[in-house]
Amino acid sequence: MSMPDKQAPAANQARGILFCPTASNADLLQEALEAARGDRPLWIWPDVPSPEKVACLVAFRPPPGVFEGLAALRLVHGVGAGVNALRDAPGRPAGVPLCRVVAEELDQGMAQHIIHAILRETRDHRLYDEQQRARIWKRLTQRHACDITVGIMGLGALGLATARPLRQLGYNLVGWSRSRKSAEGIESFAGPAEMGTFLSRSDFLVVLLPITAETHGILDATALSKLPRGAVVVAVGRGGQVDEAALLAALDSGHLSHAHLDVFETEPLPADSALWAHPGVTLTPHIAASPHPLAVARLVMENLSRIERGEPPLHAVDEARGY
Ligand code: NDP
Ligand code: OXD
Repeated sequence: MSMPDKQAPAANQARGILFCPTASNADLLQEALEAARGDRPLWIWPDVPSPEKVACLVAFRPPPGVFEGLAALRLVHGVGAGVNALRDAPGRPAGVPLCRVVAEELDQGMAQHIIHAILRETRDHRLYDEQQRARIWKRLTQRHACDITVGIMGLGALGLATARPLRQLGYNLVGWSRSRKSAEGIESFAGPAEMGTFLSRSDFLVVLLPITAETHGILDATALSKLPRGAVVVAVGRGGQVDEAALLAALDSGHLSHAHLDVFETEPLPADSALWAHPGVTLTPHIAASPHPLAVARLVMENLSRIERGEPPLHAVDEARGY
């Protein structure tokens, strides 16, 4: 005999998904969740008629108070690779897994963004743009990839995915992470003791770390001073990792030749920030990479099903490490 609904435990009744449409591609994500949800209810914040039936919360930046009343929550799911806003959200219930997105299109987008920045500098296209505007025909000496070392700070899913095509383009690669890696063609440095050597080797420094207590402010004036003179910084992890004042000072002194910045301590970047107009800065509004909405929706459904089957979800954040 089947158990009447009203006697079933709350966690078994709760199958709904609550989506907070705060990401810039919220419409597409909502459409993708709608297409993938099957017979699960999908509610869009702030319209939550039955909070006790929400099994999964999907968000990038969760609105204040969103966890209130979600008594049967079994999964908190991000819509991107970095879930620091969810991780740090007040009221997030302990013991409920927090998952992030790892996806092919995200890897591809990040590799494209970083390689575009590196090629723009190494193949002098920023200078050729200026020459075109001034009607100057002047051939600059080509710099060869085999003479340039790219340092990737954060050799996780995205760092490794970016390293592969960079290697094919001929760049020398060094990487830095918490644990040592054995990826082909990348010299791996690990932990605080090896950070200085890693930095001293990086003509291009790609910052692709998650933001945690340990990585906040990690690229301060001392760390930046360890980069070779003329180095270029490509910052795509999170704002707050590169000290913006120290970066500007290093650009002004000529220690750094350029910075490509996609992430900032305060976003949107305040109109009075000196970064906007600095000739040594190329900036983009946090667009380096986002996963395909259908991949996000499929992963959310897969993880919810896994949890309901008693299996561990994919790409769960390690709460002790914070990423
Ligand atoms: P992963 O978790 O797969 O990788 C993180 C890497 O950082 C790992 O190699 C890890 O080391 C290393 N790391 C973390 N903390 C430390 C530390 N204290 N010291 C040394 N190494 C450390 O993340 P992803 O590659 O998927 O994403 C990285 C970040 O990129 C995201 O957290 C997000 O902030 C950012 N991002 C930005 C986007 C944008 O549009 N600008 C888009 C997508 C992501 P180990 O391998 O040893 O654990
Ligand atoms: C992400 C981002 O972390 O978009 O995925 O920044």
